[in-house]
Amino acid sequence: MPQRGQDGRIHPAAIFEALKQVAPADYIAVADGGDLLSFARVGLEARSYLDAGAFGCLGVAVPYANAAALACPDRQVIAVTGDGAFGLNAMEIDTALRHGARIVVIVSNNAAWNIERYDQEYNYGGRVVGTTLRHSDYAGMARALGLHGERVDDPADLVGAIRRAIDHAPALVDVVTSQDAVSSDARKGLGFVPDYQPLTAWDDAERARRGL
Ligand SMILES: Cc1ncc(C[n+]2csc(CCOP(=O)(O)OP(=O)(O)O)c2C)c(N)n1
Ligand SMILES: [Mg+2]
Repeated sequence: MPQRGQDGRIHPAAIFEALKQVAPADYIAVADGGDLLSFARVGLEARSYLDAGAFGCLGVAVPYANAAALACPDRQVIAVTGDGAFGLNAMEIDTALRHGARIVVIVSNNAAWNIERYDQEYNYGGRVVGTTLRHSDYAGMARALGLHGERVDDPADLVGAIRRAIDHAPALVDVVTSQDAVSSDARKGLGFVPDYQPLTAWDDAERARRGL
């Protein structure tokens, strides 16, 4: 398994390799994001797992993790999320602290809505619009809200940082990841969405109803 992308930053797959070493056997995993979710499909090992399901609605990582932690207080919940997806409901880490949900959130911080950025690079002539972010300091954000927060930019530090996060949960590990790590879904680009309804079967029914 690669530890780094070509740019020298941490390969997202290294997060899941580290989790195999430190996550308790009965932990509850949550995954959210674009490329990050593709890497999770390949590398994440967990007996209990939550994600956004068929509609792929980003932003579920922290709220799902909070709910799982409150429903199952004896089990460790670890959410792994893209930075874009995290941003949608990031403030819910404050909810975790206030309600005693001892979650660990791991952010794959590649400064991009990367599966879309990649789509624009490859399928739209490199015209990248609105899909880049900053390597924002999410660990600092977590600390400002009273959680334990650590930033990791060396793959060798991943295991230790996740272990400390579990010990001090609720906690956030901000992993600076590579933009050039190519996921198995990268070349698929944006999911196809039909004209009238979000799923093809529903769209067919809608067309029939409209007599189209
Ligand atoms: C609510 C919502 N908005 C937009 C999308 C479309 N979308 C799917 S993946 C993705 C990029 C996610 O970026 P990030 O969470 O940073 O993961 P990365 O691809 O960088 O690993 C977007 C915008 C979606 N699935 N859900
Ligand atoms: Mg991202």
